[in-house]
Amino acid sequence: MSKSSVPTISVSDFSADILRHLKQSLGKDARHASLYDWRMSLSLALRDHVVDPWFESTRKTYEARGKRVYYLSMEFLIGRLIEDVAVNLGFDAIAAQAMQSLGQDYAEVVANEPDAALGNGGLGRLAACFMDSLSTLGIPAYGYGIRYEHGLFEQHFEDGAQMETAETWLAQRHVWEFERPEVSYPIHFGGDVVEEMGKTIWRAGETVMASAYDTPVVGWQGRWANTLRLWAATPTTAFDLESFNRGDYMAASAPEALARTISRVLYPDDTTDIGKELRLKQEYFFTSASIQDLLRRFLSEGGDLRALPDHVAIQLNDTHPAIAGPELVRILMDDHGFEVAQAISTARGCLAYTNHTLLPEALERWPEDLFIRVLPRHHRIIQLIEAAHLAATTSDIRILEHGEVKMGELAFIMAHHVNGVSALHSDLVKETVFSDLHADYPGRIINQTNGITPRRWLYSCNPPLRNLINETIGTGWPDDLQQLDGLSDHVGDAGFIEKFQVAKDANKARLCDWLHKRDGVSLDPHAMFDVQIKRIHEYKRQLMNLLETVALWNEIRENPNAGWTPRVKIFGGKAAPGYVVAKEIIHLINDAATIINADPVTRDYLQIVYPENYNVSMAEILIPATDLSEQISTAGKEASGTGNMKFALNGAPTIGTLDGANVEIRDCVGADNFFLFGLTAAQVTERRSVPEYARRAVEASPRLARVLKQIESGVFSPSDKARYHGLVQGLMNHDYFLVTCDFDSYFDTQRIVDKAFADQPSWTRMAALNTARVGWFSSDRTISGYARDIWKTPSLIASMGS
Ligand code: 26W
Repeated sequence: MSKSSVPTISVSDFSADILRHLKQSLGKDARHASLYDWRMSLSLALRDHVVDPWFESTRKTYEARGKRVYYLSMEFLIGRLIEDVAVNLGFDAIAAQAMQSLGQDYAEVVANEPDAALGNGGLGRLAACFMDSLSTLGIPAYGYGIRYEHGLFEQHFEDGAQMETAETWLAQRHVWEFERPEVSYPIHFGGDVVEEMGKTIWRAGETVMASAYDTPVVGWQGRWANTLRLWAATPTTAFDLESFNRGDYMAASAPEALARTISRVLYPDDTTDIGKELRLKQEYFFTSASIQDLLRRFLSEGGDLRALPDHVAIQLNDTHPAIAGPELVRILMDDHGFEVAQAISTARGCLAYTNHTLLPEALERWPEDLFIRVLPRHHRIIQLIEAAHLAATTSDIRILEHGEVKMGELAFIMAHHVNGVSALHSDLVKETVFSDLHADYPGRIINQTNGITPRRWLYSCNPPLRNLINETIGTGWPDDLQQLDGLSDHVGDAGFIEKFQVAKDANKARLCDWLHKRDGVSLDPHAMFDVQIKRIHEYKRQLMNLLETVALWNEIRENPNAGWTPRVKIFGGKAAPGYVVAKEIIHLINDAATIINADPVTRDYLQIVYPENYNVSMAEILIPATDLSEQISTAGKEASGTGNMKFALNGAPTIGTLDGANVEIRDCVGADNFFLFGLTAAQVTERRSVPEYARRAVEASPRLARVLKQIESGVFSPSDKARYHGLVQGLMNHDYFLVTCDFDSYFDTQRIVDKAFADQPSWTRMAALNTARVGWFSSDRTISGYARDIWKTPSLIASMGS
């Protein structure tokens, strides 16, 4: 393994760097500096040390003339960057000491940074973990996305109901990015397509410019740094001077307003199909800019476009950038004179597609008339692609059907590989959504099980456990996570288990402090911290968790002295603003918390907390402090999950179904160290064909029937007794996600968890085995898999090439 290319630095030199930035970049002296000023100065001082590895990596990439990876994603859910950079550079201890020597609280300065929340959930966070791993592995890569002015909305509760406000991360200077005014491309929309002298010409109706902003992404020990290039929309002309001179000031600024709308805001919907023109424009906007950019780079190096697939690997993160296929074909045909067949095969040689969901409502389809209006030339090219596909196979699968453009089919047909994100999910992709295309193109679908970066999700978010691991097995694990296996030899050692417990307790204490400071809430640190954090969705079944909580409350009340294991049920997550049922579930959790937390009989055993505005930074505090990880989706619905991996890595056993990557996590940690319950994916499908299955399940479970009755009759909503009628009736009548069917199994398994937790040393042993055995879920392993099976890209870090 190659040595760090980062120069070491003394605390006093680094302090001097910070002070220099405070003065020269912020125009402040130490006496008058605010927290913001300190944060900026620290960030700039760190950033200085990223630039050299970044240039060096770029130089090596050009020299190698090899293949580059282009990761196209509508979302990059990054979070804060200070610690990420400090840790990867090996500067974390120095940065903390420097801030201390300057009289500042390092943790407070770090926490002053707003999260870069350019994503909704799993898909966006995966893209961020992948960027970290691509750099750590030394694979030349660019991430391409949108520089949203407003990231994911901020959530707060009013009387328990979710409210949304705009997020404003760019209101302050974003120090990690470099504006590239010289890198910009025109993006055309609308207009019409005409034939002129045997040539097809797209006469566009409107044009905006895509302008680049680059953020270096430095990998472990600064050995390599890639670029995240985000596009902002700007007008082709700053403003319309003619209108201005006429005195029509509104009209004068209209082009600017129109253009900027495109990169204004992240769509907060992560399941339902949006079908809105602006969303389609966003997708084409960033995809076209990215394709133009990579082609310009390729051509500037003297490349022959026929050899493009040997130099360019484009990964489509879901269907959102699926227009990349037709866009590449369009440019090859219209600008470079390729024949259709040659253009399609060249484009396909470059493209691969990752599917992240089987939910039918989340598979993108555009109304064809809207599509023709926005992208008339691409519509024609899709017709050509479809014709070529029908001619080459015996397939009757179409891209254009029932007045819609089906982006999943388009992405599949234009990709040389299609991958699912867990073993179970990839099998289901073959058997369900894409079964016909799988038959047409056998071997095209493969699996790459998701992973997480251990640098953020263990090393930096969990210092007590990191230190214990270093002390036990050495410091080689952050870029070779399988080394955690070495911890297995120590789980029989009572001294090690005690230290593991001490680390967990420290993390729980940190969470208690944080929550008390932020929300004035006090938790019992000895209680089991039972955590479900993720987007709110019916299929993720936060509702089942809440029903179980109410059932437990009933039972404790009836028999308060039965030796209950104290629990804190922690929920976190946002609902899409238009997702009515998800918002009702949030409201119900908060209403139940109000009643249950006030009950003097149960107070010592059961508490519900739901901190507002769950985000990446909150996850970094909650996950290390978790005793029990809730991964309870209806089997067959969670494509992978990545939170499940973060919890296991930080020593929290899972209660979960056989869904997504849970299956593989259980295989790794061992059945004895995982609390399994519920129907399998096959049983779920079967159960749906049983008439009245929900009603039957409720009738068979007096415990569940009672809970539903309480909720429906307004026990938790005394001021509005009918509030949850609809929610409960929905469950009884069409419980698509089988909450009622899995309820008893879930409740019973929770009681097994209670007993297991009561034996602390044995519980901690189980927790430690979880940490020891999930090294395989490093995103380094995932990215190595993509590089080997899909991209065929070697590492350019000299000693890592093998
Ligand atoms: C139409 C808008 C839209 C936007 C985003 C539809 C669907 C999405 C994503 C597919 C939602 C998502 O984040 N999927 C999650 O991807 C993770 C990374 O692979 C998986 O771990 C999760 O199981 C999957 O739900």
